[in-house]
Amino acid sequence: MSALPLVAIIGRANVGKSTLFNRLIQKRTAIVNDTPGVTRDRIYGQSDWLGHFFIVVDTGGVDVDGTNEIEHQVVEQALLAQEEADIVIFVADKNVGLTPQDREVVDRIRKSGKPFFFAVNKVDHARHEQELSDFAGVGVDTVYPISAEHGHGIADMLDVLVIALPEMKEKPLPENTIRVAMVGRPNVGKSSLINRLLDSTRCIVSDIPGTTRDAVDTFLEIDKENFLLVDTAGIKRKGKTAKILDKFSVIM
Ligand SMILES: Nc1nc2c(ncn2[C@@H]2O[C@H](COP(=O)(O)OP(=O)(O)OP(=O)(O)O)[C@@H](O)[C@H]2O)c(=O)[nH]1
Ligand SMILES: [Mg+2]
Repeated sequence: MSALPLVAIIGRANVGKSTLFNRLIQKRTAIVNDTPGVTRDRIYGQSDWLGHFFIVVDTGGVDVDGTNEIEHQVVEQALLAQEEADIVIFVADKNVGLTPQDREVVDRIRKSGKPFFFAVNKVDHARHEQELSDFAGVGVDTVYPISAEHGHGIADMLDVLVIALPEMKEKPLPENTIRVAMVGRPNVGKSSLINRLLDSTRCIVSDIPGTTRDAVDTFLEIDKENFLLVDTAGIKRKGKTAKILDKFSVIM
């Protein structure tokens, strides 16, 4: 899954980063609260828009006062997220307006050369879009007015964002896929067991291009449960076992 492009949400505290994150991943994973400095760590989730898959990372406020170690870490984590990201969504707050810190962070992102999207959040109604002239001063071509809470403007921004995503190296597995490895000495019947599984009428077998590292992983859907038979032939190869053992979560 690590092959998916990474989109980092960066901005000052309380601008609505976690609200945007939750909207993008369509879950309420990140805590949203009207207190600045709620998010402290990096939080990851998977999102897709029109079949384009990407990982989103929520971060803490880049303006959190770094007077103690934890606050220092919040800013540090946000910086790391920015560095590892392929694309950055910088979020400002319409109700606060453009701040010197916004400008500072945008300059830093611009210097990184990464594609970035300048979103102004809390634009809950189309009529609020007129209040955005303040943000023209940041010098970006496009300001994306959004409402992370109500959804306004999100689709327009994502339509452009997915075009900027780097080419995906692997197609993601469905969520909750269980990786299963057949482990055992040669000739004990691993292949027969696999074939029996594949032949069973309740089992839908499909090729997922790219999920197959060594051309021997097999994706199965059995009664709506997803399984990946990991590296089943590779097991027989000498010296590969240790590497293979890293790859599965369930051992049969
Ligand atoms: N009106 C309005 N309020 C919003 C919107 N998005 C977020 N909020 C509110 O803004 C406050 C902060 O939201 P969060 O998502 O926690 O902000 P954050 O940027 O993650 O904050 P930190 O984690 O503290 O940096 C909450 O009270 C949200 O309900 C929006 O689109 N419109
Ligand atoms: Mg947050």
